[in-house]
Amino acid sequence: MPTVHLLDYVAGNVRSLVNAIEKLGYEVAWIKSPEEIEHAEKLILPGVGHFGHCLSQLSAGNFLEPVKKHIEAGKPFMGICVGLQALFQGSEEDPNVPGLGLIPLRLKKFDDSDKSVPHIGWNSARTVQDGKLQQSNFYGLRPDSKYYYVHSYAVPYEAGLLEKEGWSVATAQYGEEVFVGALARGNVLATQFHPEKSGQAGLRVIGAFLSGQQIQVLDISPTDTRDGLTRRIIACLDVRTNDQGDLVVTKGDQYDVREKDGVSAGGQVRNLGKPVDLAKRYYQQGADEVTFLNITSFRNCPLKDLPMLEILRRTSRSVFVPLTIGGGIRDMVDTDGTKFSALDVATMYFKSGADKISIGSDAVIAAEEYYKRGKTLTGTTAIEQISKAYGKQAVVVSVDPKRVYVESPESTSHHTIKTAFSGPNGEDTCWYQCTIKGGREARDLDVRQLVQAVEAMGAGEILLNCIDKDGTNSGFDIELIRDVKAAVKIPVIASSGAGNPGHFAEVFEKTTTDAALGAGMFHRGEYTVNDVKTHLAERGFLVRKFETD
Ligand code: 1PR
Repeated sequence: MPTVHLLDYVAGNVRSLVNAIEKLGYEVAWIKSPEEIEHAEKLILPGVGHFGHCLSQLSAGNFLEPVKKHIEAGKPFMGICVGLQALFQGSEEDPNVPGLGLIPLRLKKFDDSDKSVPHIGWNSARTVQDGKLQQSNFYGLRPDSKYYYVHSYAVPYEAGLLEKEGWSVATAQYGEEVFVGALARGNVLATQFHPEKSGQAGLRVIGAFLSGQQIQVLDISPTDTRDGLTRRIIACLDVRTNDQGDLVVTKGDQYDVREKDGVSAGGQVRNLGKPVDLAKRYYQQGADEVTFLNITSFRNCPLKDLPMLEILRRTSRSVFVPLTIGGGIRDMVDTDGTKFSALDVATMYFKSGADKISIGSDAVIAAEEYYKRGKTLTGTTAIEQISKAYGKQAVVVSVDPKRVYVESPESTSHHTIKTAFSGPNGEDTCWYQCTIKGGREARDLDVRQLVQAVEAMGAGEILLNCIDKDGTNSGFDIELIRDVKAAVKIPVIASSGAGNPGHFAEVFEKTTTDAALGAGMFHRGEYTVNDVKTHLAERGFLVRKFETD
């Protein structure tokens, strides 16, 4: 097998990249010392997390000069995400840390006054010349394909500037901002997006780099010429061990996952399929992300045997979209008494193929502490530590709220909303109470308090469930989603209640949610992810289509 070298210098999920490269028939060799770069032919610099952290690590390991020499020698080089950013002079993210300086420009943060930041999701990488969309592109990029981006800083695009220096540039647009999505010159290719997480479209780019196909003239006219972020559809798998000890995908009604036997609740755990098989099925149906929630995470088991690790390893070999894992991300004591921090647990998941981890119960406890301390950060919470090590985009907070009806806003100290759905005694006011342990325990904290606290701690995204809506097939809780969107800048994923494709259209029409998630309707086979996307496209929304070749 031909070999490709990857720089091993920084924490992060490089497992997906390795999986993608191996799928394309290449072998990965790790560069562990600067001297080894000299012997590399094709070199890839994967990058995650902070610009400063990444560049400082490279500098401390004495990798910068050998990387520059590799590029100057004309040998194939590919930078991914922060690996693209490293080619530039510097970034607003860490102004005192220099980049490689190959390109004398700096990265800027996206403006968050009109949109969520980080920019997370599927967007284009298109070449435009003299205001005209080009049909051909470099390294297998296609004008009608979408690629997975996750970043807060980008290179603002100025027409002609990079091209004057011989670069081919593909751009994407987020809100009003046009930025560099990918660029190439001679032996160098760099992508702001993650090709290893961009399905078939991304594999094509890595494949073109590995086989040295710099320019391909394609006869493709995009059917949809609109630029911008697509509507992100996520399939969620709640996983637990059933009474026979098998790991199954299950799904509750308002978090109760046991079959109703017709007489009383409390039957067998619902078994809707095998986690890896379902994840593959949803990937092939066009899911933009797959989320696994280990919903019996509060049970103790030896850490190395965490059942979700194997599920991630197997899934990430064939599912090339972002994978999130939640449940049990907290400080743990192993069965032999060894202590592990939440960061250690998260690291095991990232190494097994997760791109993001999702924290539920522990986030609520951390938020309570945050308010007790008068809103001060300690740097010691799981959110802060994982976000610092892996970047905020890797940290999702999963929220499990319940509605609490009150007579008037004055009858509670919590943030209330006026609701169109009155309570049992005709109340038109309610607040959303946070719960932990999968809804088993309610806490004295409202959702607004929680999301603002975790945003301050460095969470990158909110997965917003709603216990009242979960499994009801009655549509998303629009009031809750609007309220949370108004409270934070980070992206919000609407979850709970989806029963048909129309509910997805409704949530995108009536709220500014960044993504929407479904579970039961997909597991029961009532609709496919593709049904949802087809419906959204008919309603005029931009969606990513699943590519097969
Ligand atoms: O607290 O950090 O260990 O994380 C536990 C995680 O497990 C949390 O993210 C919590 O939401 C989840 N969880 C715990 N118990 C349950 C349960 O159902 N008994 N599932 C549970 C939460 C909710 C959604 C569901 C949507 C969409 N599942 O993820 O997928 O509501 O469903 P629908 O489209 O069928 O309505 P920690």
